[in-house]
Amino acid sequence: MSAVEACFDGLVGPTHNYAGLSRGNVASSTNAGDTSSPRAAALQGLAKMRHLASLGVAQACLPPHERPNVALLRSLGFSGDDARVVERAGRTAPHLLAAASSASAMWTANAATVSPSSDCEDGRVHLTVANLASKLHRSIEAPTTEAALRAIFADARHFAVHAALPAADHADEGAANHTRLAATHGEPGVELFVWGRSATGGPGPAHFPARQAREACEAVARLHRLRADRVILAQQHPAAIDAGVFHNDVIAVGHRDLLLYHEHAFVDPDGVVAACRAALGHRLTAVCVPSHDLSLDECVATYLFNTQLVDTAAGRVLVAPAECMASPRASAVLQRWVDGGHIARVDALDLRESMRNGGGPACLRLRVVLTDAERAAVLPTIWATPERLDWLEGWVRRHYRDSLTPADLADPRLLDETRCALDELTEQLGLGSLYEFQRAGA
Ligand code: SUG
Repeated sequence: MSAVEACFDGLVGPTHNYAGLSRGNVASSTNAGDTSSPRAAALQGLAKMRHLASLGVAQACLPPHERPNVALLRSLGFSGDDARVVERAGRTAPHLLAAASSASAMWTANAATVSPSSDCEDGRVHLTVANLASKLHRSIEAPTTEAALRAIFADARHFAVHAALPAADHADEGAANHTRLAATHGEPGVELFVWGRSATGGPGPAHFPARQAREACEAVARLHRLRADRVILAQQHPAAIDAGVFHNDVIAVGHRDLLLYHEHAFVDPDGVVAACRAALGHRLTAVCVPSHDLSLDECVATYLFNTQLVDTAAGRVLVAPAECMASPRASAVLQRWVDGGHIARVDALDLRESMRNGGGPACLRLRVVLTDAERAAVLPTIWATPERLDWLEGWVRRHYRDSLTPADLADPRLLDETRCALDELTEQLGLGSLYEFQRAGA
């Protein structure tokens, strides 16, 4: 069966800011308190979608979430009308207002884990919404993500959307810790789930939290009805987590028959590669980058592995953040991949606004492998056609602020501006009344 890998990129929301909310994510901590540019961030994201579409990728988008999330603030005891809730939280608990205002839903690699129909026993595409339970600002994403995915993948003949797993022992960060390998997209593949902690104990990181639970990986594999001999569970190296590798997609990237990974990506890298090879009938090229070529710190600074691999008529293109090109050692690794015939070329993109919060090209997209019939069953208004990208660019220019400081989050006009923008967006994307404020006003 022929199939393509569609990319669902997150549209950056109007409250994109640097609040230092993600301990263990070096960029988030380093840039805490800086002034952001929501408009530049959103335009950079749209330029990426345009570039990927020009490479022939089936490109779609996922909407931002309503922020600030007034319901979160109410649940934490702030009361009054919405403007008053925001003002009170800003005055007495700015860290909670920051959590309620994060535009973190833009990193859609964390929205869900997706298994293509050829991997699932019932022949449907399965999507499990991530609970993102490890961080407060991310744990509030699941309900809107679920509503958006249910609207986009509504056809139950082709798609099964699962609600987020119950949290605690099942902390789940979605596709950022999940790699699917297969000779071609349409063939049954191998699904590699990478975890950082387990309720059964074992060695973990010493400084930073491990976000993904092994138990969550097991539950997703069960929900998706994957064949047991095609599921591989691997532990992320604790030293990598302590160096700021908070998701596996910061240190490994896989695409079809190619796995690029760092020496310290996994506790047992040779075992992982051997298991993938055996399950795939040995049709896998695995390329290890040793620490002496690129240290863990350099992986985190450059996001060399947080890249997208795209098959084009001109060969396999690697879409990387511009930060890689500024590093002679990361550039040398890229050149080696070109010389080794693993990639044909590198396209570097400016994603500076997202990168400064720890989000590279791969974080910004959710991969969904679709057959022709499944692609036709997706909500049609969600695809990033040239015309829709033009509209989205105009929409960003009309509604987004050029700059945002942490203090600006307490401005109640930001709430109104955001709602006004999102109301227009859901109409354009055919998403109906997706947000709480739209339903409350109905
Ligand atoms: O969860 N940053 C996100 C970045 C997510 C990157 N995703 C992948 N690797 N797939 C996170 O840490 C920072 C928000 C702030 O500090 O304002 C943030 O949430």
